Amino acid sequence: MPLTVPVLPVGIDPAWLPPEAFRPLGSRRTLVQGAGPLVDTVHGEVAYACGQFGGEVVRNAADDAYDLVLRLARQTAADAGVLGSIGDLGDEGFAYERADETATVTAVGQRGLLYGLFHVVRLGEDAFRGARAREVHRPASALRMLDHWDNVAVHPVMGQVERGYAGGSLFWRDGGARGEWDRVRAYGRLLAACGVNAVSVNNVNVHETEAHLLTDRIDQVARIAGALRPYGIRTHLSVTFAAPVVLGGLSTADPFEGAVREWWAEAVRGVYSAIPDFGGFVVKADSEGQPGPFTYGRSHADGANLLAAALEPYGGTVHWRAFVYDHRQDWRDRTTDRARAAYDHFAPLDGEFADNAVLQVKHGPLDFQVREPVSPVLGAMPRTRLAVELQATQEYTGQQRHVCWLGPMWSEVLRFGPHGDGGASVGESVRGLVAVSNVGDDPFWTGHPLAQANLYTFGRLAWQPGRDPHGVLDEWIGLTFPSAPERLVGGLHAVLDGSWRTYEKYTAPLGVGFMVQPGHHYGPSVDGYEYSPWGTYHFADRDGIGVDRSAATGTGYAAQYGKPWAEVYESAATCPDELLLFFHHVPYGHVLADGRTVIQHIYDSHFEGVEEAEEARRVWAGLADLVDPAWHARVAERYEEQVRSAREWRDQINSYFLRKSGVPDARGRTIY
Ligand code: GCV
Repeated sequence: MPLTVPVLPVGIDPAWLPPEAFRPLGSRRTLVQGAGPLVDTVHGEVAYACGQFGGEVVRNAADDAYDLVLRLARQTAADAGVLGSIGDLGDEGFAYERADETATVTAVGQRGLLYGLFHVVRLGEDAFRGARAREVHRPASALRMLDHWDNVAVHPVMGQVERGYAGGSLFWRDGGARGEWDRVRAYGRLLAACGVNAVSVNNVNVHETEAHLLTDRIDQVARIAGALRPYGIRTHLSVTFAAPVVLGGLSTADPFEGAVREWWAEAVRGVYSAIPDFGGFVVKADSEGQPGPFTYGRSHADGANLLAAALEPYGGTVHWRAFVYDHRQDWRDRTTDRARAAYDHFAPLDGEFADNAVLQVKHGPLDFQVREPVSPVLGAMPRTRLAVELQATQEYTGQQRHVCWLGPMWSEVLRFGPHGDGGASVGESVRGLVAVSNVGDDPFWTGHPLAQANLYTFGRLAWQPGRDPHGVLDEWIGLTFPSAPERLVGGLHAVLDGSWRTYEKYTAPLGVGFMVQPGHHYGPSVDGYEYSPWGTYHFADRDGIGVDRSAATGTGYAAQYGKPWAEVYESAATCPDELLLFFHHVPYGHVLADGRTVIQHIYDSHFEGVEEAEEARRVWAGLADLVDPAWHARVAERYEEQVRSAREWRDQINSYFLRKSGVPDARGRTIY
């Protein structure tokens, strides 16, 4: 079955043919100049494309005429002049221009050359047409990472991949490394084509088998790192904070104990002797049962700095997650608000984290709901290296059975200005982007073929957070369906562009969130979490709905924002309607900006959402003649489930609120 991804794995499985996207490159005369392993990768890519389409690639020759030159600038006098006029490219930037019938990519670092190659692929025939003034491309940040929540051993509840909807793990199977190195390499290629440069290979919930990856199983991680390295991907590992106890036999993991520091230093030495370019650790501590520094009365900065110190001599980084909250709450206690937790724990620690510690913050205060405000932590720690964590795997957004292109949601987060319009946006102020991966061993990589668009969009927004996501979607469509006629391009936009809002409409309204089935988180259950220890989310009664998070009368969460947001969110009169129920408990008759009441909005949006899902299914059916049959069938089959599930959401939510409120639908539609 063909794996239709932006730029395909090459030379591995004859069934994984290169897409037409490579034709413009493969049918030309190309010169590759420079030395090093990633330059070899670039050369290999072009050679393979030429093998398919009849072009020619020359390595390190001089003169002669070429259609394309991919060159690593050397420190010669001639290059100094060129580079001086280009400016600082860093390790990952590149310049592209076309003059005298030759397109030229210039880079200083090998990764830059690789990204320049994929830029040419994206441009397609345009890369070889007319003159093009020099463009300089550099990533906004060096941290563009995917975290895999993959278990080595199948977990009895979570399976091989926690929250994975694309089959098994690419890296692990049945308790050990899966050993399909070509496929791992192909994955590295796919990620490089999207702009991603780092991967964490195991679940942040580190169970017993996985703990050993740090020490006696590091050779398996080294093999993965070896397969990803040719595409410029650095490998990271999730580790347990209790490793000195669990693996080292110490009686404590207290960061202030000398023996603990020595244990980590020794463990890290072992890691770097196996993987010299190892990226670092990812740590989930004091969260959902994972051990952490609170056990020893230490702060999270103390905990993070312990690991940072061990990694520092080797240039490694610790990614410390801010997802820390009490998951053993009493629903009767209305003072505890899970949304407050990350800020309460971390904002007071601003400035205390080591330089090689990155605080990885989920984009919203709860947990990747379809609509949440931007986490206040992202505007509250100017002296800390922050990374924003997104979730490409669609845990709460349809689990890759529903089409839900997350580009617009992510873009809203990245463009949000924590300090108002005048200040820096989240995308401008964070030091990197991380996403939980949506990829597994599924033949389409992402389970739902259209979920590939999320992977690609993440990588491109990580490269340039301010980009219009719809432009990124255009790129993905162009690469995935290189010779798509207008009808297909239009159809893909029709089913993807508004899919996030459609999903929001038929699920949880107005920012309320979490009305999912507990545990697996698929499908509706209005009260699923309402009386559970994990937090309480809607407080619906006969009169109204929503959580009062105001400072005046509620949990005080709204006051965690700076101006102007603390004031905007404080009052139901100024709070944006899409977040109304996140911040306020209002009567069902509360009137929204469009003149409708909250209860009528609930009814209307659920009917509309289902109609939109049905319409998308219809549009997709009409594209059957333009899409590979296997691709088309997989999406069509998923649309059946999406429409079924959307109707279930509509009927459960509408019936629940009709029964609760007693307010009939103004349009008299069927509610049960
Ligand atoms: C890996 C949510 C998910 C968990 C996940 C956790 C996290 O709670 O449901 O599966 O655990 O987030 O981000 O650590």
